[in-house]
Amino acid sequence: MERTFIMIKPDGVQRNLVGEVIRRLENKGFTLVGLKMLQPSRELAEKHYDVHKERPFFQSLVDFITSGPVVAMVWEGSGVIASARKIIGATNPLNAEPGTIRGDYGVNVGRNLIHGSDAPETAQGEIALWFAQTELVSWTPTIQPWLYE
Ligand code: IDP
Ligand code: MG
Repeated sequence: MERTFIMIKPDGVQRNLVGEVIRRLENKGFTLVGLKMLQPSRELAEKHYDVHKERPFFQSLVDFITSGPVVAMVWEGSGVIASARKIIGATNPLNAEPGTIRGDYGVNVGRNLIHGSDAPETAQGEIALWFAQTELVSWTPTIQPWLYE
């Protein structure tokens, strides 16, 4: 089983999309194993987006992510990292397919609603950055035999 870090950004919270995002990931068959709401510190946001620190949008991205509450989550399931990225859609919502979260609800790359880890190594690093081990819950949904052969 794989785990990934998913964050509903401040615009997703303000747009009342928390339930919608959770619904889509639950309905797909993934398992929520960590969940909290927080307003990220600058330090946390800068660490999270460290890979983009030389990009021209870095400061405005950090300003935005720290501007209000976010919902940070860890989701578990077979292939969840790549699958959640598909459910989220392309970085620029105007290029994201209808049916994806960004494709259905967004219009601007700087307001693209949601973050998802892009690879196993980044997922591991982001989960460790945002969550303490004790905040993650290992559990087995009773429907598991109906999701996996
Ligand atoms: P991702 O979120 O789809 O993985 P990345 O390329 O990793 O996309 O970029 C991280 C975040 O930085 C994006 O989700 C978006 O919020 C922001 N971003 C990326 N490119 C631009 C841009 O050209 N202008 C403004 N913000 C951008
Ligand atoms: Mg990324």
